[in-house]
Amino acid sequence: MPADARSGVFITVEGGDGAGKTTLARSLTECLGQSGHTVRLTFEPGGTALGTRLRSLVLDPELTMSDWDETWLFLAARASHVHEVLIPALEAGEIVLSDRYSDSTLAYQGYGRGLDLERLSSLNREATQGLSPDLTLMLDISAEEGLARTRARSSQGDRIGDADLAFHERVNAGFRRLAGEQPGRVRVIDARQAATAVLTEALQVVNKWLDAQGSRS
Ligand code: T5A
Repeated sequence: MPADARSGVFITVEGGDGAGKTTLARSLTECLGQSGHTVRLTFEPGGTALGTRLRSLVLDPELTMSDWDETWLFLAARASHVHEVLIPALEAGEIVLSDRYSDSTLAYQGYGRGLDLERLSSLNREATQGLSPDLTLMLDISAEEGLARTRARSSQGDRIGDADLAFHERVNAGFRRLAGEQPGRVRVIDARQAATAVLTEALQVVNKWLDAQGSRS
């Protein structure tokens, strides 16, 4: 679905574990809604009935699976998310805000697990029917600080969050690399700031971007 074939706007929020994506996505949705936009907040893995089931499998700390098995589960969740939620909302002209999307697969399964990036990009294109974000807010934080936040919130881990620090460092370095490769789409925000400062910066980026597009939503 090329950008000019849809009337809505597709924004993703990406970053390592505990970067503050969910906190930002929720407050951004509220602020944009208050400014009169119709905003659909969604997330991966999840966002559909199938995605929710797949999420509980892929994150289950009691299950073992190969890196490719893990990848197929994320891709299957994404495929259902795209055709059940994202495309209809974009066709309806909404601003769609997704807490994680295809960059997460490149960062976690590609840079983190070491799977082939070109193959992952090609599988991402298939799973998404070519739907790529118009704008991505990438929250940048060290793996150590991000994990400290998630562990302070809950002692209950998950299969990916519990991976070792070196894995999360590769993931976060991967996100930085992806941002460097696509500076037009991906805007990096310092996630070590207070949540209010992160929101202010994100709002500036989004509003400027919407103004430049003549606000499609
Ligand atoms: N995954 C996902 C893949 O491996 N491949 C894929 O393709 C996809 C889609 C689940 C896991 O799946 C992996 C990545 C993940 O490991 P998830 O549910 O999005 O994905 O997992 P997390 O990133 O771990 O989600 P979290 O909810 O734990 O982290 P968030 O959303 O980044 O952080 P948030 O907002 O929940 O905040 C965490 C804590 O920090 C506080 C919050 O209050 C909360 O307690 N906080 C701040 N504290 C200080 N300053 C700030 N600016 C703060 N912002 C939030």
